[in-house]
Amino acid sequence: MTSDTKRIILHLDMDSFYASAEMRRRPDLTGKPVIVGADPKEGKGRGVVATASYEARKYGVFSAMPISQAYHLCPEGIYLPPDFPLYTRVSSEVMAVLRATGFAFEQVSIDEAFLDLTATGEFGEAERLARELKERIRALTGLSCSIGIGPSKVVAKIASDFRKPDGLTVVPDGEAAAFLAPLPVRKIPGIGPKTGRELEATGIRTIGDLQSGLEALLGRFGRGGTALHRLAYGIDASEVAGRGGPRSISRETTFGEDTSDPEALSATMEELIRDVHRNLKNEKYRFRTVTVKVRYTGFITKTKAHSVLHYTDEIRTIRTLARALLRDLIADRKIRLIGLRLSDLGAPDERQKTLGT
Ligand code: TTP
Ligand code: CA
Repeated sequence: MTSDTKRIILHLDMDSFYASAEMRRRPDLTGKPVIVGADPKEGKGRGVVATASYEARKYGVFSAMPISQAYHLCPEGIYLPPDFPLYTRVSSEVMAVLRATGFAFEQVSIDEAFLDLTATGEFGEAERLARELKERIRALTGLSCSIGIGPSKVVAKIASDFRKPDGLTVVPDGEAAAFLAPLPVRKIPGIGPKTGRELEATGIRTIGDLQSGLEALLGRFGRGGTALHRLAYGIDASEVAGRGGPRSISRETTFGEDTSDPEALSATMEELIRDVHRNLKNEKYRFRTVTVKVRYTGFITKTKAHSVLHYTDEIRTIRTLARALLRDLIADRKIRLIGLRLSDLGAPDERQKTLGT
């Protein structure tokens, strides 16, 4: 494919994924405010919300919000602990549907993936396929998803988020800049709250402001400003990678009370090690990088990572690295949360390549 080939990229994102998976298992929950995450303990719980059903979002409950705040906003909500094996199973079913199309496929998280539909030749044809995929996924899993189609990954991703839940948004080539212009800058993947605030300080609120504000961007972000300016027009040359599986496997635990007790830290880390290892084996993956995250009292968060030379799936390696990284992160402050992530994942055939066997 030459660089000026017009591309057609699809991005699919499941709607309120964990909550929808729970509602499929328990149809009596349909239409109710369902919140998946830490135990709210009648407002005294300490973890966070993983996700909320669309009914719960009407109360102002969102992902990553402290569960105590969610309880305050929605005491009548139905609070459920996460069931990761269930979500992994449903995710595999969805991804299998996408993979079976035969187009280049890239899974980006447990509930999101790209397909490169350039070979369908035109946006109308891609849209027809998208409708079919939505139906197939609903028939197989009972769940709804939202799909965006655009001339690049960034446009497809923003389009899938445009009309949710159960949306389908097609942004043909040539219409990307106009589609993006009225949207707030934080819709661009990678622009977090901090950059969003920095941009707002320079008077840039919408993606349209970004399109016309190259000079302000260069002043503020240097060369990164050019990349941002291109994204604002929907220009993003990155390819659908063709890798099959998730990019990382991670778990974290918030302690009931902030702690610096080495035994409590060690026991919790051992649970995380077993959990991510079980998941790795289920997915038949190997990893190269282990990352430990520690959130201290006061919400300051640090991470530390270590990579090994060859892909492995041994629990011993996870344990040795995770414990060493955790030791390095222990400071004289108490700890609120610890997390463990395996990344640089490879399927067995990638391991063979690395080992040269
Ligand atoms: P998202 O796709 O961000 O959210 P969602 O699928 O729940 O809702 P939407 O309809 O807006 O797409 O995340 C997918 C799943 O990942 C989500 O169901 C739960 C989990 N998750 C967390 O555990 N913590 C988080 O902070 C986020 C954002 C997601
Ligand atoms: Ca989602």
